[in-house]
Amino acid sequence: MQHPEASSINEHSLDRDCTTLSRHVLQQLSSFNAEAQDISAIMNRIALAAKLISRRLSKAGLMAGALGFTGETNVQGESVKKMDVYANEVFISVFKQSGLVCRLASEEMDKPYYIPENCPIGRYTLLYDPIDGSSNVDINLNVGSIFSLRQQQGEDLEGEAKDLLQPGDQQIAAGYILYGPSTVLVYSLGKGVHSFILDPSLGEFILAEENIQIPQHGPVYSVNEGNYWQWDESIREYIRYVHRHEGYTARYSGALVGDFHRILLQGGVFLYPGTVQKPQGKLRLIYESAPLAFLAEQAGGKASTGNQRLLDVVPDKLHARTPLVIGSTKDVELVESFIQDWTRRQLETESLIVT
Ligand code: P6P
Repeated sequence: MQHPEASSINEHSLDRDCTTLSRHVLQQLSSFNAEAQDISAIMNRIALAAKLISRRLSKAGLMAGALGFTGETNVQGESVKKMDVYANEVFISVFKQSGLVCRLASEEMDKPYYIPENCPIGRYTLLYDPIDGSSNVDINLNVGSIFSLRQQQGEDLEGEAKDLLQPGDQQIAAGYILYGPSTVLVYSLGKGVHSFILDPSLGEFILAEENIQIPQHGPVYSVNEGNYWQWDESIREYIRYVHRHEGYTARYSGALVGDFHRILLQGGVFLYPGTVQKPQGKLRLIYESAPLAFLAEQAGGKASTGNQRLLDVVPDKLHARTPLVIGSTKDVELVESFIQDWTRRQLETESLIVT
């Protein structure tokens, strides 16, 4: 006869092993209706894409033609990695025969990819960065995929997907996959932030943590200080502040997903401000910053451009960029305070000059 305590532990671990992503989505939506089933199926497809990409990344170094550059330049003006192309194709393939997603908008594609047979009005659009941080791919450091789910609003006659030019609050779901020592999927449907770890022996993403909360403050500041010479004085003042005060530590991996994941779990702030070369910043709004901002707010954190709530920003084009300050509420607000103080001083100086 097994000890009751032991059986409850086994029961718990069995139940946990059965809390797959698709089951969790249905629990989150507390419904088995058609819409809930669709979203569960979409998340399952994203998980399939993640498994295919994770598998490729884990052995890319042994595969001819898997690493390195294609020689092409994408719509962002960036050199394209072979893994960028592969991952982009994976997302297209897993959704082609799904009957679920009508359009795919990707960092790697100038225009959205349409799947006409899935396109009655009110169907879903997946926006994604197939490989975020691809400069890390060839050196076996962490990379990620970022995704955002929106519902098509009205007609899209010109095939320009102009209905996607809406603030991030319109997102139905958002998340990312972090390809690290383990493959972690983090997502939210607007009911908290939850993480899953891929168990390769099961081929399933298994629930790891529910309702993740970003600490209100953390020690990490994550920024590319090589851009110091290109920043506004307000950002330089913030950096000088953290250099002079105990309790801060710099962490920057070159991949937004990994840097954000650390902050999600340990607290702190990630920032990619505007620069001389890129006044609007480098990060893209609707498939990089907005999904992470959705997660940050769901986890009790904050995300802004430095001046405006990130989820309020309305993109003017599909590949719009935005400055990003994201993470623990107190740390984001500290960065914002340096920007506000500097702006106020600028206005005061200008008013003195005018009078
Ligand atoms: P930099 C990767 O290219 C990326 O889009 C983000 O993942 C990352 O945070 C950022 O750019 C790194 O940019 O200019 O610091 O190399």
